Amino acid sequence: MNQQLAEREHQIEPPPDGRRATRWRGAVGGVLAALAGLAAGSVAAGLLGTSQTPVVAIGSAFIDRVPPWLKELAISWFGTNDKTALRAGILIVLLALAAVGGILAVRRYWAGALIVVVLGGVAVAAAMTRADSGQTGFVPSAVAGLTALGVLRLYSSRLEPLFRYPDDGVSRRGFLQLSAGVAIGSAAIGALGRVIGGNRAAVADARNGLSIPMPPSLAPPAGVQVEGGVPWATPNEDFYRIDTALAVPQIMPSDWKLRIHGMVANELNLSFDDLLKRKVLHKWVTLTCVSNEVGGDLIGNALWTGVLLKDLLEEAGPSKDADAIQSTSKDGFTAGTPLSTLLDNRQAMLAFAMNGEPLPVEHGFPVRIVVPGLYGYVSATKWLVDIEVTRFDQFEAYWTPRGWSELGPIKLSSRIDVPLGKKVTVGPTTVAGVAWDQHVGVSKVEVRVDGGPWQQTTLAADASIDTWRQWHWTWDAPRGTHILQVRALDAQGTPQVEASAPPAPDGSTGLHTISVKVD
Ligand SMILES: Nc1nc2c(c(=O)[nH]1)N[C@H]1C(S)=C(S)[C@@H](COP(=O)(O)O)O[C@H]1N2
Ligand SMILES: [Mo]
Repeated sequence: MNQQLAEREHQIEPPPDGRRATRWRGAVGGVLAALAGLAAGSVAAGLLGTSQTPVVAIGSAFIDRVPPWLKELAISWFGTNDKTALRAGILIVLLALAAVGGILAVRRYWAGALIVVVLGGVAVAAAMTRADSGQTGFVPSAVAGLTALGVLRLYSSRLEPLFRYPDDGVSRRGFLQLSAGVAIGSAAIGALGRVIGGNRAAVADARNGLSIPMPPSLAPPAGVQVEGGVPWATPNEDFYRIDTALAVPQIMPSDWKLRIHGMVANELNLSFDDLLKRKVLHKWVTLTCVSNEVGGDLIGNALWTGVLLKDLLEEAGPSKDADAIQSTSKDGFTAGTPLSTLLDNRQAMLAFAMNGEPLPVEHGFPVRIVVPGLYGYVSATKWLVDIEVTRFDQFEAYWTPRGWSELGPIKLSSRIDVPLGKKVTVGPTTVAGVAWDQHVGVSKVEVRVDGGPWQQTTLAADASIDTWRQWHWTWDAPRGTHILQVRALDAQGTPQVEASAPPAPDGSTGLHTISVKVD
């Protein structure tokens, strides 16, 4: 017995496969330490009522810093799933680095701990840069880091002897017991975090329970819909979503307050109930994202319900020198909008309902801005909490220093929706789509085949110049593969720009071009 022990003491370097097995265990320990940290972080976030879990904090700070081309790439790769992809990506990187930390910690705890401290530090720093994280937003990340450090310490002390004596059964069992304990504990704590972070559920309940003035009818105006075309009214669940919010802000209507201030004679402070007591309007408006590529689907048309911004601003009494508002959302996003577009007759509004139901949470619940004729990034602030009447030379809104134009009027554009992806046979074929030039209006849409002459299409009825307009054309399709192109002309008869331009800095141009195979 004694002799065996003495022999062991001499065995400084373990056999290679034993080392490998121990490293492997170290990696498992590192990953479990990180998961335990994330679970603890989610409980802390739930208790503090903040959305800033470590992954959300890192992701949000990342979104704030990505260059425009990467943002566009993410949207084109993942579409509306770009947020899920980002969360998954961050998680994978975190866990991979934690695994490395775990391997290092087997022999040198401090080396593994250093990795955890850096990861935790990055999350804490990220949370502190976020406008919506408040005083306590960094706490979940700090709790996560400290928890991970503690768990890593336990692993390090369990695995270190195994590294020396690979066949030490007691230490092996210890590793298994520790891992099972950490895994089960993390799962339980993570579940607890989800229960505590239930303001999501509370907001969903409040939204379901709201009674707000509703439009008399949800039916689209007569004649606007071309048969077989995309729905003229976009259902809420199909409406594109674009924003910088990795965790959707959760605002109880009872907590909502809007301050209208700055260069005004009378500062206004409104609660949600104050808003409901005002004169309400219902208006179809087509919203478009500046990131929409030619032929893209970052556009939707809805019946918005809300109050006129003009009325509120006039009540506040803007100074003659003011030329803009800076609107701010709960999560710190800002938009800069020309005051003139809010005071003219286009009926810019504070919207609280979309297609006859309270705004979906991801579309800005409880209140957002909708301005006909402007891209979303310069106008359509969701989760709105603040409006400052100001001057463009006094501020820069969120996207301006990130390479996007300060002003964002929507560009005249058109899209072919039919017969995209359908089987086409020789003979009469319906070609159809949409065209838009919000607050200017579309007067004509033309189509051409294989670069031939422009052909006049039939326009569907126009609801107003603030919505998209459907069109259709019957094509006597000959056999073979053909190129179809579309162009719209605005209310003055000016055709849309044919030269291709990317979305940045102020919206894409070019003709939507599709290839159709006719059998
Ligand atoms: N708070 C907030 N509001 C926002 C944004 C954002 O990132 N944060 N994005 C804007 C952009 S770029 C667009 S195109 C529209 C999209 O609105 P939707 O997601 O309801 O379609 O919201 C605008 N409002
Ligand atoms: Mo956008």
